[in-house]
Amino acid sequence: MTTADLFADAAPAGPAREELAPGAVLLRGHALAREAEILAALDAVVAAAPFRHMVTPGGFRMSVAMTNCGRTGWVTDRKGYRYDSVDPSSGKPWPDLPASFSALASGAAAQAGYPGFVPDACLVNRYAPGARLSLHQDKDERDFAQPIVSVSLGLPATFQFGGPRRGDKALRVTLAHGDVVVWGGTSRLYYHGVLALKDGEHARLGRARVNLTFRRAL
Ligand code: MD6
Ligand code: FE
Repeated sequence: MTTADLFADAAPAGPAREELAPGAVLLRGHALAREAEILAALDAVVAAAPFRHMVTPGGFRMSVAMTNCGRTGWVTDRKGYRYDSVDPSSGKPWPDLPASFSALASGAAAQAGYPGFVPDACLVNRYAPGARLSLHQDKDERDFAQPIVSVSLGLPATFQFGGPRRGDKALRVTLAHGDVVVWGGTSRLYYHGVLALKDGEHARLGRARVNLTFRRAL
């Protein structure tokens, strides 16, 4: 048996490190090595702070359901987008960042060329079939020199990755269970979104995609 055979189940085919845009690196299957730990930690977070559909400042209910863990969490309501240390649904602090989450995010960032990344927030997005996220920039964090680490779990989704202006042509990339993308540098403020989730059944997460985005918000 060769070394390649030994790792055939753990590492899907394709380059291990793919540059999507300047500063944005896709690490295919990077989260699979810690899959069991990550899924157990996710269950605990969601038990403490359940998914909910937030409302945009414009009054639209988001099709993506969200929750957070960490010292602060991303929220939206009629008053605007912001980070808040308290879960508005419960009035309690968000659950702590699980150690397995922090280790995954810091390790992926280092591998992508961003050593020393220590997240203080994790936004958890859940997509049911049909849910989508329109093109947006992530700009509610304080320091754009800090990357964002994005972990995809469950059903595959088509990610749109554009440029610095909303109208820029967007690249499409499929993100599957275990894929990790690290966004920093030049592309940190690029527009991006997720196309409507196609129906399907995932062995671990059922009819859903879950995305974890780790940030240094404060
Ligand atoms: C998602 N992700 O994949 C949505 N934002 O469900 C994002 O909006 C995102 O993956 C900033 C950086 C990485 C991301
Ligand atoms: Fe985003």
